Amino acid sequence: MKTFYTAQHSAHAPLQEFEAGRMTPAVEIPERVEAVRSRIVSRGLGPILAPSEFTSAPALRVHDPAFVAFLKSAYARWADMHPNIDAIPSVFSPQVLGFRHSDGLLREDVLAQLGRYCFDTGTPLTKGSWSAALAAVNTALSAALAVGDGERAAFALTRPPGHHASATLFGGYCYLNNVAIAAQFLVDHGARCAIIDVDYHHGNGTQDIFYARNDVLFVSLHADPAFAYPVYWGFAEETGQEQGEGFNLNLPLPVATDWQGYSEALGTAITRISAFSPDVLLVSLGLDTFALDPICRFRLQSADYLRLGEAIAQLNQPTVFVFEGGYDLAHLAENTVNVLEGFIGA
Ligand code: Q9C
Ligand code: ZN
Repeated sequence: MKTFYTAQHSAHAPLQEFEAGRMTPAVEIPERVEAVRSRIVSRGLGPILAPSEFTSAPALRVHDPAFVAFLKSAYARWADMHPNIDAIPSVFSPQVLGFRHSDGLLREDVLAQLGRYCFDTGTPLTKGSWSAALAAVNTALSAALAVGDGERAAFALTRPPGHHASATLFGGYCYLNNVAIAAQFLVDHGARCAIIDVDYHHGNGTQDIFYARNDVLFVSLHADPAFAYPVYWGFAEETGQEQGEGFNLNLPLPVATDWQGYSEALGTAITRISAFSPDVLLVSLGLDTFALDPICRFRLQSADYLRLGEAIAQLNQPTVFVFEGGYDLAHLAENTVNVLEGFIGA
C-alpha cells in the first residue's frame, strides 16, 4: 500500500494545551507520525511518497473562505500582541448562548475571530500550524487521487488531524478537515463516497459538513458523548437533516468498550455502508480506542487492529485511510500498521 507523508507536519508542534483547568503537555505531537512512518519502513508496507501540491480550491469546497483566511493569518496577528505564545482563545463568541449583542460580535480583529472560529482550548494555533494543516490536506488529497487513479487503497499519514474541524470551526487538535476535503474531491470527480470514522472521538466536523447531504454517507463509532469529548455531538439521534436524513449514523459506545462490543457496532456500520454501496470508502483512522491511550477510555488490544483492518477490507471497496488520533506513543505505530496489514492480508 502507498503511504503519503511529508515532514512538513512537524511545523506544527505545540508544547502545551489548556485542558481541565490547567496547561498540560500536548499529546498531538510530531513524534506520533514519525513513529508510524518508521514502522511502515521496517515492516516493508510499501512506498512512502511525498504528496503533490494542490491549490486551495479543494479545501474551499468544504470550508468557509473567511475561516480559511483566518487560519492563514491568525498566528501572525496574534503574535503582534503576544510574541512567541501559541494562540488559544480566552473568550468565546456569546452568540450561541443567546446574549443580546450589537455588530461587535462581527468584529474582525484576531481576538474576536478566535472566539468565533474555535470551539475549545486544546487546539493551539502555533507559528507553523497553518503550513502543517495545508500539508495534511495535500497528503489526504494525494491518497484520494491515488485511489481515484486505480489503487486498491492508500494511506494518508496526516497530522494535524482533521475530523473535528467543520466548515467554520477548529478544535479537537484539528484545523482543516482532511478526510472531508478528500471525500469532496472524490465526489467532484464523480465518485459516491462513504466515510467510516473509527477514532475514539466522534467526528463532529465531518458529520456537520455532510449533515444535509445524501451523496456522502457518514458512519462513526465512538465513545458516547454523554461522557466523552466532543460532548455536544455524536448522539445516536443525530441522523442527518433534509435530504441528508438517514445518511448520518452515530454508534456511541460505553466506557471500557472492548473488541466484543466494538466489533458488534462495526458489523452495524458495515451493513449500513454496504447498503449505501459507495464507489470509494474513506476511513478516519484514529487509534485512540487502544486500551493504553492516555486520554481515552476504550479497551482495544493491539491484535484487535488486525481484525479492524480485515473488517474494513470486507467492504471490498477502494479505500483511502486518513490518519486521525491516537496518543499512546509506545503502541501507536504497531496499532496503525496492524490495521493496514489486516486490510492487505484479508
Ligand atoms: N479529557 C483527536 O483525537 N481533549 N482529537 C479531550 C479529554 C480533546 C482529540 C481531553 C481531544 C481531541 C483527533
Ligand atoms: Zn480522537
